Parts: sequence; structure tokens; C-alpha cells
Amino acid sequence: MTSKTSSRRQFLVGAASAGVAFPTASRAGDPLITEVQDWAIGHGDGVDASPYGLPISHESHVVRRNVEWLTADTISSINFTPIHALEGTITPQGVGFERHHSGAIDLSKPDYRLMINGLVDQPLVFTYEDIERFPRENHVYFCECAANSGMEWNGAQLNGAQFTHGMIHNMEYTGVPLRLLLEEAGVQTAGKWVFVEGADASSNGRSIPLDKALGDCLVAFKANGEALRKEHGYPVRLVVPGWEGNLWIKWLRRIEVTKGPVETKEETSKYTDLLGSGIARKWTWEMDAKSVITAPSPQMPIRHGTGPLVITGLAWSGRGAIEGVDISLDGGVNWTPARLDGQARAKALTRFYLDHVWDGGQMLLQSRARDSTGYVQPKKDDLRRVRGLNSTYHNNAIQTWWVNAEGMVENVEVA
Ligand SMILES: Nc1nc2c(c(=O)[nH]1)N[C@H]1C(S)=C(S)[C@@H](COP(=O)(O)O)O[C@H]1N2
Ligand SMILES: [Mo]
Repeated sequence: MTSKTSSRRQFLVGAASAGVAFPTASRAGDPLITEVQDWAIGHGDGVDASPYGLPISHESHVVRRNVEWLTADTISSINFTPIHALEGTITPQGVGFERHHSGAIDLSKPDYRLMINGLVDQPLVFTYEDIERFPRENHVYFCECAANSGMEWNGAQLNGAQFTHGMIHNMEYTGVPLRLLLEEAGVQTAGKWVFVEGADASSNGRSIPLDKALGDCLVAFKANGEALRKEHGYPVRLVVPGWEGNLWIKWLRRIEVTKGPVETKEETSKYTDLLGSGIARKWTWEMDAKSVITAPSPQMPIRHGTGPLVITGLAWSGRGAIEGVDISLDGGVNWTPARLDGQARAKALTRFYLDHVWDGGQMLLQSRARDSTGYVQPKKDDLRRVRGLNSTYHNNAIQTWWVNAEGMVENVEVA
């Protein structure tokens, strides 16, 4: 609350005292104003031109992209959300990153079954229609792959927020609390964990402590108001708010109540963090507070010269809501509170802005998030001191973008 109020005041004072000259030229004689244009003469497309609307051709560059050396095979692979080109906080499904261990499967609603078995009073099998008859809720949550920013552990590498931070999306899910389905089956007192798996060949099986399963997990069948896309788990996926994406089982097929964790490949050889000491951190489910400036960024250079510049980005925490974001223009020496946009929701993306007046000088742009637990996003070197250099997952360090006098932007690291 305090940070929000003070950042707001700072913004207003800053803008007023600087006497910002926003670009408001009269553009006398501009033919786009004085001439009748082609599109104003004839008719546009009829209402039946696209029964399902697609982005206009001028926006065809705003798409998921791969990092070539990471995508040797597209079946067990990942692509990245174009976060640099999006605004607000909701990720359209069509550009939300995808991560498959054995490809995206085509599973119809009639063929869909969800089984709950193991330590329950009554093993149950639900059809899609059965799930639709339980009380449902809507919630906005981010889903971040634990490997997001993993390629940046050893140094600045990928040139674009899409590639350094794009293994994330943020959607409004409609689903049934997993708790309701588990209560229907009747969890026995010996049951302390659930093992969840998908219908795809990889199954992506993971163990989740019962507390979390009975907490805020959702068995979701809609995202952003419409059916889940095939690549996001149609017809039903598990939503595990604030926890690493690997647990968000797509094409959710089976939930087994167990005494203990199953210790699958996904939770032993993968999704653990090998520390410098040789000991691996395990069960690192929660995504720590993190943020990134999406513009300016390498794919979003400053093209308009000096003067008013909107600096913007995204912040999130798997432990709660974002309380504040600070922005540095000089590589972390001085910090200014950013303006948080709208209501900061727990376990969801928060948009932030700094309405700046650029003097054309070089900048080392950084953002630093703080969440409702008081946790502050760490510097890269501080994180390395604790975790060493062997890690892939859970890199939530502060990102630096170097903006040169031409407004071009590069991924760099500052000591
Ligand atoms: N069944 C199944 N669920 C899965 C996966 C998978 O390969 N199969 N990949 C997991 C991983 S590693 C991540 S990060 C998220 C990605 O979700 P998305 O593809 O909708 O972005 O799904 C998870 N759920
Ligand atoms: Mo992932």
C-alpha cells in the first residue's frame, strides 16, 4: 500500500515538474488526414469473414518463438511467449508458451476420463460432463516453467525478454476445485500426497502434497473464457497456483492418493537444483518473486528518440501478491518505485510502469520485485552465491538491459 501511494505521487510530481513535452505535432498537410483513404471508399469485410477471429496480418510477428539450439526436436520441447509485445497481464492462449514432453495430443471430450484412485473410500471415474456439474470458480494465475531464465545462469545469453523470460503465461481459468473431486472420492487418513498424471505418452507424473491439492488447485477446462487449446491440455488440465509449471498436468487423466511422493524422473533427475556443494535441492515447487522489463528490451528498442518514454514490465510471485517493483536506470545504483497497474493479484502477473523522460543517455535498466511476504528479488551474483552454477531451474534473478544512445537494447550483466 505504502509503495503504491508513494510511487503514484512520485509519478505525478515527476511528470509535472519535468514539464514533459508529449508529441502533439499538428502534422499539417499529412495526407493520412487530408486525403480520403482506400479503406474509407469501399466496404470492409463482412461479419462472416472469420467465424473465429485471428490477429490482423500486421501483427503476424507477435508469435511464439523457439530458441533453435534448445529445439533440436519439437515433440519434446518448448517455445516462448512474446511477452515483449503484449500489454496488460492476460496472455492470449494462441501465444502462451508450450512445453510438451511427448507432443500435444488430440483428446476429445467424449474420450476424456479422469480417474481418482489410491487411498480413497471410493475410487471414481469422471467424464467431462461429470466435471462440469461440480461448482466451479474463475481465477487468474501465472504458469511459469521452472526452467524459465535457466539459460541465463552462467551469463547473459539470449537477446529478448521473450527468450529470457517467456516461459510464462497468465490466464483466467475456469475450473472445479480439486478439493471437491477428492472429497467426492473420500481421502483416507493415510493419504498424504496425490500423484497426478496426464493422458499423453510422457504422462508427466508428479507428486503433490495433499495440503496443496486440497488448497487452491483447480481442475480447469476453460482459459480466458474459452475451451483450453489443445497445446494447453484440452479438454482438462490441472492448475497448481504459484507452483512450477511442470506440476500443471495437461490432459489430466489420473489422480492417485498416496502415502508418500512417487519420486518419478520428473522429481529426481529433473526439477531438482544441484547446488555447489553437490547436494540437490528437492521439492522446490514455489516460484519465487521475479520481474522483467518487457519494453524497452532487445526486441523492443526505443525508436522515438528522446522525451517521454514508457518503461513497462511484469512482476509475479508464487508466494502471494506483488507489493512493489523498483526500477533502476543505472544498473542497480539508484532505484525508483514503479507504478503498479490495477490490482496486484496473488500468484498472477502484475503490470508495472515508469513514465520516464529519456535524455538520450545510456541506461542499464533493471526491475526488482517485492512480494507480500517481504521477499525481494535477488541480484544474479547473490543467487549464484547460494545456488552455485549447476542449476537450470528457479533463476529469479534481476535482469539487466543495456540501452545505448541510439535506443538499441542488449542483454547484459552488471557485477
Ligand atoms: N501431460 C503433460 N502435462 C504437462 C507437460 C507435459 O509434457 N505433459 N509439461 C509440463 C511442463 S514442464 C510445463 S512448464 C507446463 C506448460 O504448460 P503449457 O504448455 O500450457 O504452457 O505443462 C506441464 N504439464
Ligand atoms: Mo516446465
